Amino acid sequence: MFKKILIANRGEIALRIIRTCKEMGIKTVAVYSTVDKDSLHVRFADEAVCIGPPASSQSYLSMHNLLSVAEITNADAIHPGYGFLSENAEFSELCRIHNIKFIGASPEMINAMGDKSNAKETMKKAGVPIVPGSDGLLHDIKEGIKISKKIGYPVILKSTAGGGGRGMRIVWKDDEFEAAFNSAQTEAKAAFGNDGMYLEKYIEEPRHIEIQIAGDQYGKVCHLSERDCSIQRRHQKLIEECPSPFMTDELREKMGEAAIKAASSISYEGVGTIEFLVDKHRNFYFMEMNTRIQVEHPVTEEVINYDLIKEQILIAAGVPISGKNHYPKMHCIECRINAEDPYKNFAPNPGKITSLHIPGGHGIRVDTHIYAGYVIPPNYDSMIAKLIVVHQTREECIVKMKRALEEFIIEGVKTTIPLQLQLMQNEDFINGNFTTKFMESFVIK
Ligand code: MV4
Repeated sequence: MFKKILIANRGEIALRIIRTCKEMGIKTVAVYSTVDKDSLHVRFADEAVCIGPPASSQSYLSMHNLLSVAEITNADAIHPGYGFLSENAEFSELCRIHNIKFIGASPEMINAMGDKSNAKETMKKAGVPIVPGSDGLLHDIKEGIKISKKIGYPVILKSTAGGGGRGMRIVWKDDEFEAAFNSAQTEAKAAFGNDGMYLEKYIEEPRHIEIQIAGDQYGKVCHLSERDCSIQRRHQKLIEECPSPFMTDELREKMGEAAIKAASSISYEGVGTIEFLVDKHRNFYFMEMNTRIQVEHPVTEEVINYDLIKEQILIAAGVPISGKNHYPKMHCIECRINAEDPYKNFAPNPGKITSLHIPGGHGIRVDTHIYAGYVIPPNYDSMIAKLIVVHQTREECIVKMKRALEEFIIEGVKTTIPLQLQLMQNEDFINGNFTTKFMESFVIK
């Protein structure tokens, strides 16, 4: 087993990883930028080393600085958390070269899934359902129009390097195609330095349902059920839950098997997520694979009663997985609390938390790095807490979430709490009647 793990991240996920390391008897090294010197991950780790100025590019993304710290402190593994270098093939490879275990995907696995068009082809060969569309990348506009005519409008143009909706355009008819293609490609080229585009049938009003999987180096892959992440705004998730209100036992079985096929086809090791679009007829299609631990992993931890960070560390150390699929025994809902003003178009609202009360009681879990007096720096993601509630039924979870949101007092900065409180009282949300389009028509009171 590892003796010492360097955590190449900050905020709640750095704390989350430190907690599991402590329980496993593994020493921890925190790294921090100058603006994070008073952070809890620095206080709770066994050692902490400053790695640079606030800009991520010079601190949490500095591969050289991170590897130097790992070397100096004698860490035998690096946990990248989510974001930052968690899906960076070059960093994963550098760790391998320097004989430091990267607790995440191999460069090969990251590269196989990082190119979306390539990932889709791999899934097609593996027998995982995909949305009909172009075979690989589009060569020109003429070809795109020809395919669109064949599969029928609407279609969606996607950047192969994409993610987060950038370089994506919906096209409704032939004469819109050229302009949409050019603007999507220009956007993709600027954002990712890659202008490869592919096309597929546009699924209207889908649900975003993802399957958590775990695989080991002995070729065993199992699924750990789903998370419904349909409540998003501009590709930022606001609420995640399990079971999905749209799920059936039969659909879970089918999507679980497809996710296992997907991960097995690239001999996946570690924990990962297969994202699917699910249409109103419960047809499901592979969208992307995430080769990292995700923000919403606690939802799965709570419903199957299973520490996913511990599982990642065990898999990285070569311990075989149990090999059984896991099914929800409870219901869980997570709200991502962001320091943003929902009444001002979700503008980031960093600054000092002047007073704080964190909710508690039965079935409440709060994963956060904030404390009274903490100053949220403007340099990073605006998520400041995850409020997670667990109970037997969805109805009880919604009651509990409303109570916990009302009890959550954060003064000094604006947060998304009022929006989430309103969602807990929304008839369509309560009835499980929502798709990825839900937030587009939601009016904040
Ligand atoms: C789609 C789609 C409809 N049809 N693909 C958005 C981000 C990127 N990962 C894929 N996305 C979508 N792909 C087809 N063929 C709709 C979306 C989409 C979406 C997906 C999941 C969650 C929220 C979304 C919001 C807008 C669009």
